[in-house]
Amino acid sequence: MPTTVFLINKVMCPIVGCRKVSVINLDPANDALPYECAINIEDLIKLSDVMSEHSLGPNGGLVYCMDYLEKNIDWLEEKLKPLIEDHYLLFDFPGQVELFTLHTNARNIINKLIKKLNLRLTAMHLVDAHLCCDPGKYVSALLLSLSTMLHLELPHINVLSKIDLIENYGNLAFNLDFYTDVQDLSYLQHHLDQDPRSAKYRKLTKELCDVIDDFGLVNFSTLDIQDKESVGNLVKLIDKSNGYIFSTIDSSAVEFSKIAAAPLDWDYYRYPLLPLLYMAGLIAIQ
Ligand SMILES: Nc1nc2c(ncn2[C@@H]2O[C@H](COP(=O)(O)OP(=O)(O)OP(=O)(O)O)[C@@H](O)[C@H]2O)c(=O)[nH]1
Ligand SMILES: [Mg+2]
Repeated sequence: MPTTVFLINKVMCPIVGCRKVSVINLDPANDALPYECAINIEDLIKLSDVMSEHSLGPNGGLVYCMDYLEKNIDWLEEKLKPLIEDHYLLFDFPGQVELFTLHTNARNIINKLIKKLNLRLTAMHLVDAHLCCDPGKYVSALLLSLSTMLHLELPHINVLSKIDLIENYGNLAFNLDFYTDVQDLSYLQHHLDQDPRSAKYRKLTKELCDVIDDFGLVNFSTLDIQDKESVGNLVKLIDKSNGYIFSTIDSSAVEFSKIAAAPLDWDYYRYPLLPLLYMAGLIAIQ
């Protein structure tokens, strides 16, 4: 089955105007690639080789590969140079959480590319929607999303993916809006307190929820990869966050900010064939 990254690429063109898209696989664990990629980290380093040569498990192997890529960033830059003139870049990163919360290698790779190639990137953090069905897991997903946002310091979109499957995991305690908008976590704390297994963590849960509330940064979009409207809405949001939508607009700063504050659909189709006046792209973390 194809991955989310592949499918986003496939449906992007008919929905939101044709653009040349190049997918760059930077996930060394993507052994059987279900999409065509312009650049593949496997041509630089193979996870299986790293694991056997250095007696590492899959997690340690992935960290090693990312460190190696950081040290050999010139390799990636050279491969990207022919694409950056007129391609929208879609980077597929591994979903291993410590790469985006603890280690600096992925962040350094991204920052070097941004600086050297003048890229404008948005991070798309994909979280499986079924985590909403368990309040404890949902709090973990909120914390992970917040840590990743603070760690990467990029325009950032958190996404509840596979939203079409959410009902298969049981009833949600609250409406979906509650989980996407992250409005009042005291309801969630109250709900968790009803469970005797989590009652003893009441104070911890409250403190963690307070951290999320205090930052006020996390919310979620949703994605059903088989629903074109759902994919289209997400692509529009990404286009706005990395500046792609603004690339042909020649206006005053006031007009520009009006557009920025306007609903997503604002005049989107006035510019169906946006040239890439500057490079934009997407980093998918999953
Ligand atoms: N029903 C449904 N399936 C999806 C959706 N998005 C992805 N999938 C499927 O879920 C499976 C896993 O895909 P991803 O979640 O993209 O994960 P991955 O990139 O393959 O795996 P990792 O990078 O190792 O996390 C694939 O079979 C996809 O086709 C969705 O919105 N709905
Ligand atoms: Mg993946």
